[in-house]
Amino acid sequence: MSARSDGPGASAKPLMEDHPISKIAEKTRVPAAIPEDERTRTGMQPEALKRAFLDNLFYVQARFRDVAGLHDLYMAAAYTVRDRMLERWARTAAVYRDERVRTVCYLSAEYLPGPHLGNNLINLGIVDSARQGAIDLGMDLAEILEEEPEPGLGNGGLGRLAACYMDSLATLQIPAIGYGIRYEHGIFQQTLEDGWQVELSDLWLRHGNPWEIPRTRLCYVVNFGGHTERYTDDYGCHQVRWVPGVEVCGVAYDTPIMGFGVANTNMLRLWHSTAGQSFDFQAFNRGNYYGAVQAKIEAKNLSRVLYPNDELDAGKELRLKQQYFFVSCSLQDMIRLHLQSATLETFHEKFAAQLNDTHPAIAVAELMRLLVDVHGLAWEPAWEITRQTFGYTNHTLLPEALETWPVDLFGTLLPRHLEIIYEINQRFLEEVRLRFPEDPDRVARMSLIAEGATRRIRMAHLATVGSHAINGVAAMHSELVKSTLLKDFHDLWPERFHNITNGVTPRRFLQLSNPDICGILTEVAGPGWARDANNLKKLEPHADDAAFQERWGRMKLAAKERLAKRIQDRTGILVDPQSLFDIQVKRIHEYKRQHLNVLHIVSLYLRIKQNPNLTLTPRSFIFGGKAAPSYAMAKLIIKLIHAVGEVVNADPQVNRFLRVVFYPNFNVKEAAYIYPAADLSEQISTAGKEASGTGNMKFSMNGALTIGTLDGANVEIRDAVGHENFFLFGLTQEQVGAALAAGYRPWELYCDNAELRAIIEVLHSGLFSRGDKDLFRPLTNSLMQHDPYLLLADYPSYREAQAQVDRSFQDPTRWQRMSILNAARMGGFSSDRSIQDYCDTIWKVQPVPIPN
Ligand code: NBG
Repeated sequence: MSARSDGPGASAKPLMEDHPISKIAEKTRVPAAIPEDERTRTGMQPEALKRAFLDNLFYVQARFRDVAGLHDLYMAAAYTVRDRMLERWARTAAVYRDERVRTVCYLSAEYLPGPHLGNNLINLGIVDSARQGAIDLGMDLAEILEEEPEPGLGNGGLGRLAACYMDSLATLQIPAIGYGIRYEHGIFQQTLEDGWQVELSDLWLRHGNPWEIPRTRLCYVVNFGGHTERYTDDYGCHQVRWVPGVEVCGVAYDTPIMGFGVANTNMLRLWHSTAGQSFDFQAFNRGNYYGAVQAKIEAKNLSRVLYPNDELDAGKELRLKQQYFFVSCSLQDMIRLHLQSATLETFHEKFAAQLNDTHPAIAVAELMRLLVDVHGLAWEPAWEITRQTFGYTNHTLLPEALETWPVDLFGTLLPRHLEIIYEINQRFLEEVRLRFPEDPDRVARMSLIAEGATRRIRMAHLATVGSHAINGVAAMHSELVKSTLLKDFHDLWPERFHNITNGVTPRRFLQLSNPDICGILTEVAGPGWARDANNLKKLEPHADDAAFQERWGRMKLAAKERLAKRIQDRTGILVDPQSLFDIQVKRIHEYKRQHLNVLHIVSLYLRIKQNPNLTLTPRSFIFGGKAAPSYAMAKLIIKLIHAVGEVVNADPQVNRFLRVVFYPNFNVKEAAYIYPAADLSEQISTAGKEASGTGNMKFSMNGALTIGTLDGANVEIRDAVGHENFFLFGLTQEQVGAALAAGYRPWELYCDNAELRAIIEVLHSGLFSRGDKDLFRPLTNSLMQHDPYLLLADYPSYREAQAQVDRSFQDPTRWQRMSILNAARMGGFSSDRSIQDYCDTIWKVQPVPIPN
């Protein structure tokens, strides 16, 4: 209703309505309820999409159709889709605000969402309209999708898991914010020169990012350095004040994250660092213009680059700064949101915050500082709120990946937080002493501070003590967390420990990546499978149906043909889509044992050379993955794969059966071509080392069979798909422990096994290294002398399992059956199930549906 209806004389003041512009507006006023198909700006039909696309192409990209490049088309398409999301996002935000809903805050230093456009088209349900619209305009949607650069804001599984969880949170209609860092340079681009990895910096923002919305007014000050002071406040209470040395600002950049088939649209809020407002002025006033600019540059550097994991101590200080930076911005933001409608006593009722590994663990101390020093709460209630707010997910047991910070460095950067950590520790150890009197060793083991030549803060302990729930990411991993890494904590608080097995989103990893499997699934299981992956079970009755098997086989072949073409484009290597596609894609690491796979390839090579009449199941071995730039052994493994490939692929006697490919720059975008094309998924880590793995799930969902150890989620995958549909090999985690405890001697295994000797010998012969006999010595010496990941112990059973794979692949009926059953039984590994588990056991949050 317009103010006009108050009638003449309602107010003596001139009204806005009297302004001439209102007369114009009056005539063109839009009716309150606009029919869907007339809402051309955000309509979902091809006509509306086309019009919006052309508008965006011109008014945002400033291009006419006939001069637009592919990137312009992509940008226009992205804005067209984003427009449709914004309206849902605004509605979601309004409902969440008005209903004061309990909200999940996922704190993660990494996110690997992959390209957004295709995923958003799926979630909005407008793939067909978009495709039709593109055809009408004479464009190819696939080509436009391909144009999107990947936001590489993570290293691997941990970052991709965070992205799957954001997708599932929105799909399950759970109010959620993902908080992280807007790295300007994501994970490096991997190129290969003569088989060696060369890193190029990733400039993903170079041409702009249409999905993010900068909130330049939403920025928080984050401090570093300086000292602390004690003072007495107006009420006579002793307080502490942090007088920092440096300040930077964190500016919010928001990316909307839509659920699948629902209007709920959450946000990923990433922090970008800039200089604080005050000090550049001061420097300027003193005439130190360059100093001021320098400080600005340093502040900007904070969010400049993502650290590759598996790196040793290099650059650690900046990493700690990054962690504190994003955590402080996020907590300040949460407090601001909460204070809009409540007081801090109920902060933990409003928010469930999840610490994704220890990278954000400093949040425990920062929330205490904000509550006690800034907002004046007493220690005890502040501690209760803090503990009730946080949950902590552990993602690794590898000692080298467990974060600890030198106390000195920490105290220099965050003096007040160090004091708070000491206080938390003192109170906590008091509790330990009470429960376990006369057990000083336990107290030392559990302390947040590791004593030694350099005293260090144990971030996993800080996260554990500051959380009400702690979880591992697969059943076996969670048991190991309880029995090894955090055993003492489990003794103290057994009720706080949980398992939540990881999951992956079927939207990206089936629907978007594997169109042919989707057709089959929708026909057999109905369209609901992408929302409730348990419907995949409906494939099972078809597993023995010959016609269905044939169709399944055609689907797989089509995916293999797509990948083969891409391999040829990227590497020049030809692979036969009829051959068995044996794939290992993941970060390169000794514990993941890509080199065990290579030992097997070399053994096949030797067998063919020794016996020219031998026939083998033709196989294409495909590897992909990045090595941390300073991890020399991992880089040597990449070189080894290339070296073996060079010889195998060029030898006509061998290449009839074998091909070896290293697929460059494996990332979320490339993954879409890789997972659907696999016949065999290599999940061959040393038992006890891989916390969960999620690639294992993506492969199996797409109908690949797994060759794997009893490690991480492999254990549960094997139970789900059926032991007879999984190629198991290797020592169990207990056997690994026993072998190491008994003084593992790989040298003896090497001497006793003629095949292993022959393999290592040929690696030493220079055959694969153009005569250089020493090139692979660091690897072979490590295997023969220490073999910390027990490759030699597992080799015989790996080889036997591979022989079984060969035999099974010879029998297509059997193979297709196993493949179908794998896909059918993977519903439990949807990230929707994982998120439901988190909601029920840890976060205690309910869905808040947004009307469509
Ligand atoms: C990784 C584990 C994987 C696991 C992902 C996601 C880290 C620290 N851990 O096994 O190595 O699947 O986390 O949970 O990156």
